[in-house]
Amino acid sequence: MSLVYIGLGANLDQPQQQLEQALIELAQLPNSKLITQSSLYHSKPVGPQDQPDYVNAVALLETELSPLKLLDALQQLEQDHGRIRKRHWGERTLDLDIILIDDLVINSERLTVPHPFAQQRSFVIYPLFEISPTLSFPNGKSLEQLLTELDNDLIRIPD
Ligand code: A4P
Ligand code: MG
Repeated sequence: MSLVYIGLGANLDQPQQQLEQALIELAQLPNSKLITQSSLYHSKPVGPQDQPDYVNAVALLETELSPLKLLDALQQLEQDHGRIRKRHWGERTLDLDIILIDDLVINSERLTVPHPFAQQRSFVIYPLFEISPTLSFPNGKSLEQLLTELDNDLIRIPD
């Protein structure tokens, strides 16, 4: 059994609904339980600026799936949401990133955990802090420390 933090992002085709639907689908993954989810947040795009603002959130999943089986399942959900890969860091209907799996460090061809950019991204760290304020990364960095290094450019979407 692993505890996995998953980052959700979307900026096309009614992004808020994409995320709400994706959270329902995460809760239905086999051998898994959705423990909690953050609020949804509006965020400015990181990467190319000529794309719409994003909606982002983070979910905590308890799962018996192996890391690669979980990645398969998340990529299938992305496909189900009509995801087309246009460009690196570009627009998408649904992006599901594995942020953390317990305190594992994975560097394989298909999977890097912790997610390599998570610690620099306010749209990951602020929602994580909302649901797990005492969390640290395997390198020892706490969310509290990381928050001092990041601008809060997020706007929380009321429930
Ligand atoms: N992969 C490796 N490690 C992981 C992991 N921990 N979680 C591999 C998920 N996938 C992982 O992913 C490419 C490959 O990464 C996968 O096939 C998987 O085997 P992708 O999402 O198709 O590729 P991408 O879009 O070219 O790049 P990347 O790096 O995944 O994009 P990001 O980092 O997800 O960034 N701005 C705001 N405000 N909010 C956002 O959510 N998102 C992005 C996309 C850019 N700007 C954003 C946001
Ligand atoms: Mg991704």
